[in-house]
Amino acid sequence: MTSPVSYSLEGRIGVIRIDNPPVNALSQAVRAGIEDAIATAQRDESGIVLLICEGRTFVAGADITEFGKPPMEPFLPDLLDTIEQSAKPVVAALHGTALGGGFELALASHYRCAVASAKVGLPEVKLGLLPGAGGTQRLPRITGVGPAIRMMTSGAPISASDALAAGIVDEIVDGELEAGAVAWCEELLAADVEPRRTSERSVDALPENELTAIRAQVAKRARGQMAPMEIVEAAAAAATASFDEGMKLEREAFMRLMGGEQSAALRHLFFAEREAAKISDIPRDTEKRGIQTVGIVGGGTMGGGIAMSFANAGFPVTLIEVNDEGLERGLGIIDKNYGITVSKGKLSEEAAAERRRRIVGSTDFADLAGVDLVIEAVFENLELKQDIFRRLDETCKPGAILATNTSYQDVDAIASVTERPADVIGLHFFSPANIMKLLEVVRGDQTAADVLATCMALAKKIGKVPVMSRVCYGFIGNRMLQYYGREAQLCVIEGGTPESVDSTMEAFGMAMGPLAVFDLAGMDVGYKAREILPDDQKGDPRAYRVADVLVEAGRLGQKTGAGMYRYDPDTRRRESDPEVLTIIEREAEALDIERRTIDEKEIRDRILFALINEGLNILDEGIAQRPGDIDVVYVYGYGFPAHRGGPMHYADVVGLPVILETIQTFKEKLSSDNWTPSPLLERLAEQGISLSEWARSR
Ligand code: 3H9
Repeated sequence: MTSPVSYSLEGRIGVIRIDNPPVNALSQAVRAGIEDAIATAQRDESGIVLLICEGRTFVAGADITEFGKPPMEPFLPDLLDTIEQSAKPVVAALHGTALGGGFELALASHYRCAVASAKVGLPEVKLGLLPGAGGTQRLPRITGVGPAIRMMTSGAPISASDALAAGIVDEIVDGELEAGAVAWCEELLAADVEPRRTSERSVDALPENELTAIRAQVAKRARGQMAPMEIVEAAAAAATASFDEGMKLEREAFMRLMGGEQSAALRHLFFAEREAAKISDIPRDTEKRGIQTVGIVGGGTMGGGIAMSFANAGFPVTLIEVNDEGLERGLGIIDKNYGITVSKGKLSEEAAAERRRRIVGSTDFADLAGVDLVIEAVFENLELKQDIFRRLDETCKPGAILATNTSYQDVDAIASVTERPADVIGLHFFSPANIMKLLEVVRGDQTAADVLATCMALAKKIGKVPVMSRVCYGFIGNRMLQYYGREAQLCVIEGGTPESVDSTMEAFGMAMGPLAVFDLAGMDVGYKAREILPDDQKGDPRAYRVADVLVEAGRLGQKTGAGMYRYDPDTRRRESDPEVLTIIEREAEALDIERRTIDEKEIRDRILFALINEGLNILDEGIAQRPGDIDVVYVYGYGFPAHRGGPMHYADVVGLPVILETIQTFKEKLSSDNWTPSPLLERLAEQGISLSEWARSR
């Protein structure tokens, strides 16, 4: 097998070229190839060594597919030590994204140049790790301990110009990378530079009070994650311990984290996210439809957010409203949102203005005649949506994709009113649509393969994480959420409080407890949704009794200053409200419920196992393609803690037999109607197969 690394002597420059698509990850073969090349360069006529990559990027990290398997020599930290000890200067030439072990490779090199578009970063924290090939020891020695901690705990990459300002990169190369890097190497040769070893540098320690403040800040943001705390300690040691001692500390922490549940969960998510973008029965190279222009019907909060998502990614958008007043209101909200982004310093005024100019409002449906994709985003009413699709069918050009942004409605029933159901699809954005990353792409019975493939690819272009769902009430996310919400509310009326339920789920890692989410979204949303359902589809009436009473008392949540909690009018901070407890107790009595103590374990198990059980039903019915897809939906759309890997990964951690047994106990003790184990759960528990094994076997 040919090596992914080649070496050639070009004049006095020894060029090490890495070619390991797609992202030049540091697999064993790459590590071995670099080791051989460095050894060759020590013996030949070269005066300087240049490390450069083929393809779209410099090395984007260690090969994550090797993690969790027996380690193979040469080990990356040893290889990087060999590079740093090279008797001849080593130059790394960066393009694309030099990340993780790739950036550490550059840090072990003696000099670094980059094209202006390059980015560098240490994203290991997103995999529940700390940089494990010297990053925690070399980066602080260049930037100082504080900036290094910020970079490593955020995991966010920085631009080449910021890297230059921080002393991380020495030279920005104009034009083509290789020509520029070679020219710079010639300059360095002419100047007779020596190897410059970062490990030999020292760095000032942070004052103790500053370090204490950083520890507190990082712990608060980490919300139970271990890696950020380990990063702080390892980086601090760069100032107080020798390089070798620091490396030992880094190694121990890396191995500890790598063997732990959090990193396993985050690595699972990394691959689940990429897997979710693939449709198992549609080839990846399916020809996509060209999408240059987008139309949105409905300028409310959702439509406006969707318009911003497309405009931010460079698409011209036509926003349709029924009348001038509605249009003015819709465009006004968009203006306001861009204004907020600018005032927070996240976008320049010019950039915001440029994006805003891409959105053009209209009250004339005929303006949609030429667009490539239309997304209907009016309120949740099937007849209204069908009416709009009839008009779209008459108006839009052949081949245009007609999408509905619905949370619950039947995409097939919407498609059926058109003459072109194959062009119809659901695109379920999450609010606020310009910010939330999840996009459920709903495949109707007749949706064409190329329409689906186009929408999956388009989602990535606008910075979303797409997951395909088949048609059912609520699709993947909201269908499961009903069960999660049901148990949260039942725990309250059976003996808990909004505080006890929310604090339990927040301690588990949820971004927000379920009842606080009701208040945020507006309690009236669920109320209205229930109103139009027949009684037998509303679910357990005990579950929504308190919510109904609160809505009827005008307590709609944050927007009215009170719901499950009371809200400070200035800060919007939530406070417990004794009035709510009185209502809960009164309604429990009216429903003949004898309130009892419900401990944290019961709260957590009921809420999470109800969610997981429905997830298994969704898999069994083929609504979701894989367990990992559901995990991606819950982490990106519902605030499920990433370091738990998503609900289905969590199910494997707990063990399916334990979940089945607990559900059977709930069925006996709580309510036989609410607790029917999913047939897939029963099958897998009986066979002793985990969900991930089941997914792999299909
Ligand atoms: C590390 O370095 C530890 C060290 O500190 C210490 C070690 C001792 N390995 O994302 P994409 C695959 S930890 C293996 O769709 P994009 C990916 O699965 C690592 N495979 O492309 C996908 O495969 P497929 C620190 C990898 O253009 C394909 O490449 N580094 C790796 O949207 C395309 O990926 C990171 O955490 C990898 N490291 O984004 C960086 N990376 O086509 C992780 C990607 O079969 N990577 N693949 O689905 C990224 O952030 C993005 O992939 C990147 C490109 C920004 C590079």
